[in-house]
Amino acid sequence: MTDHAGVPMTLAALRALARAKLRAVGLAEDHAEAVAETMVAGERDGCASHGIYRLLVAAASVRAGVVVPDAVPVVSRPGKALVRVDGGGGFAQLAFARGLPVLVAAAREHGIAALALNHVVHFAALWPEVEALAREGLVALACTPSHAWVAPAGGTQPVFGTNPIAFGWPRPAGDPFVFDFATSAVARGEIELHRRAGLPVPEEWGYDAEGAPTTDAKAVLDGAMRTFGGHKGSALAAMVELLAGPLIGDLTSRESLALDDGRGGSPVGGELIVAIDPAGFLGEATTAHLARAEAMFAAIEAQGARLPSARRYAARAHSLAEGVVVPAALHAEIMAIGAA
Ligand code: NDP
Ligand code: PYC
Repeated sequence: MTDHAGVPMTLAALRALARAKLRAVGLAEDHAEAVAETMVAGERDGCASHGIYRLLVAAASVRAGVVVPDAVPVVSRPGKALVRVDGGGGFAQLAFARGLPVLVAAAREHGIAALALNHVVHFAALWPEVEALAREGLVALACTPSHAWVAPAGGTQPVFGTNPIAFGWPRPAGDPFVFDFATSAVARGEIELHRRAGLPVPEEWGYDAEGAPTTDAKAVLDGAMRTFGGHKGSALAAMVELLAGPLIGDLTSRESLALDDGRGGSPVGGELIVAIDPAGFLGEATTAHLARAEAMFAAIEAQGARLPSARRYAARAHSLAEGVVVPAALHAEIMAIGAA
């Protein structure tokens, strides 16, 4: 049933639609499955900028020839505690799925291990990576550069990507503690959604192409985004560039944008994921670190503040029970994907 606000869908129906559309633009079955899962999970968790809207983004990247649609990820071990997956130019989701069990085993064996995803196309959020690891009892950190869209603090011309950082911590009873955010003032996807809706953006989000502050979403997309927290976000954005670019032999955001050469595809490059087994420092038997973390979480919540991921898990519970509502205009655009 369609109403003026949107199209109600079960998660199963949304997953089937996403897979069918990704197959229709030419993605191989295993990629379509992995990519659809990420998009449906974002929509389920109430993350509009990285939910099913990303079907339009992924389809555009495939059409632009930025993605290798049937890439076969290759897993290797450059060191005892190091895992590499060469994604072969495909979307990052399948590469991560191939590397995940190897990373988990390496972290359990060595106490800490790192996974480099190389030569992948990234349109997605990073929380799925750290949540999956935290559900294995591991502490996790992930980051990736993107395209040069963000000006350094003190400048107005793009150098950095929107460069997200995600962190996951296991909890003894229930869902892991997870946060995941861009080092820009906001994800670029959020500005794209404002542009699509014809809405202004806060002046703190970016500059126009002349370097002047603006509330025009398109002007920011054509100009430069700002980092969050001034010089602090700027330094973190630089760290992400270095860790998930040159350190793992992959592209910086400037290099990714240059490679795109105006095609308008999603960023190409690497992602670094670090997994730590608490037993490596503390010994197998103890769970004291978990209890002490719980005490800190309780102190946060006791004063009415919420934990990052509290909103996510509430949205997830609601979507699992009730399904989701896809905005009508977005649904129509999705239905047009792959249609003659
Ligand atoms: P937000 O600024 O919305 O921040 C999201 C994070 O902050 C979530 O962990 C969220 O938890 C938490 N949070 C938000 N509000 C509060 C609050 N009041 N109290 C406590 N915690 C809070 O996200 P961004 O716009 O920066 O990024 C959105 C997504 O975009 C991310 O998932 C990121 O990975 C993705 N992205 C991907 C890029 C890529 O290159 N692949 C580039 C840039 C962004 P909760 O979920 O519970 O609300
Ligand atoms: O929203 O900034 C963003 C983004 C970049 C790549 C994927 N999402």
